[in-house]
Amino acid sequence: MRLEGIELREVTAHLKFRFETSFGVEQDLRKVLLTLHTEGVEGYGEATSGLSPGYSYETNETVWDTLKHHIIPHVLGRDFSTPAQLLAALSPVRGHNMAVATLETAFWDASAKAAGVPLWVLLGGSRTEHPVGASLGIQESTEKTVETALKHAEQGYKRLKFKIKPGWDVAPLRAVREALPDMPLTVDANSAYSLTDARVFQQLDELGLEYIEQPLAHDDLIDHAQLQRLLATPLCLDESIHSPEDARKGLQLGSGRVINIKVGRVRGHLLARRTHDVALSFGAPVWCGGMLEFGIGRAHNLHLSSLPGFTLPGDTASASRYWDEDIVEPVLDAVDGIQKIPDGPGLGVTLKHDLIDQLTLRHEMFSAEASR
Ligand code: OSB
Ligand code: MG
Repeated sequence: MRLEGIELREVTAHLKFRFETSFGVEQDLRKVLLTLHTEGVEGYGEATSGLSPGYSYETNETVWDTLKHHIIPHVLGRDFSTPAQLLAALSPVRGHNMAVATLETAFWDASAKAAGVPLWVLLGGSRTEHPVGASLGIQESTEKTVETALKHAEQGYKRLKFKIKPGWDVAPLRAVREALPDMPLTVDANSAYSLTDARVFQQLDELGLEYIEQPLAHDDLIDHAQLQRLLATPLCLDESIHSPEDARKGLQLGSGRVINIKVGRVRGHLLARRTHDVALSFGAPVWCGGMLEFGIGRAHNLHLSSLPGFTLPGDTASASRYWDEDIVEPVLDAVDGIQKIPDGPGLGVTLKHDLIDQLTLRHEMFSAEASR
């Protein structure tokens, strides 16, 4: 497939709720979207970066800049037959996985469309629907936390995840556990603690959580292994995993027993699939993490979740939970906590071009002809 043109766009996005985590508050977001033009078909990608480097060093600015100056010049006008070939051409780009993934995922979408199959088929998946959970931000009070939990449990979500930070952990979770004795519950600290906080996790250990997500430093595997030895609850690694090799090391060291796979964090679908394969070989379950995606990113997440190791509910909740109006059709909403993986070629969604135009803040087109 020859990469004839690559279009970048930054769009505004207003979340329906205030989303507070240990690293900040998000509500007015921006997203970078990519359209890949090849012979006859278009592929779509959505960057998982945000406005500030709170979760990862990558931001919308670095994603745009890296795509424009260090990724697009390597690939524009060239022919690639597989995602592996495309990734090989991008080996001079160290890190910047979210930037690479924005193009890589668009390439998968275009490849699946060219083959006339849904993306999940090309990825080697097998399941056509997927159970999902909801990730709930830090609330202003324990009462509000319980109220939010009950609301989402009622909507059918299969697992509820609560953001925690030092000073906001054991008490609200105890209250939720009392209100929902049988509900699968998890917490996500987004790297806000250190080993000296082990006592907090020993208290959380008594609440029967499914797992505790990324309690310690974003670049750590060693301390996580030490903490895991003190707990019955599995630890789940998110920020620490950037590659299949990271997953191998983490599982070998015992830094955790569950892996959250985010397509952007691991450089795209090919390496997401390999990360999944590594986890499977250790008998570790995986699930697909979310980054408050629009419809393109949400659809990519759902297709990836078709792989057999994604046995735990993903963060790929209903689009209408996040947005008044999403940028794709059909609306990717769960029914009773189950998302159907779109069928139809590629991502199986179409773009609402008028809406996207209205939301666009900047737009740049790179074409093979012009760059010759
Ligand atoms: O750690 O999983 C995370 C959102 C932004 C950055 C990091 C994370 C999250 C979420 C939201 O938890 C998941 C979602 O609903 O998309
Ligand atoms: Mg997380």
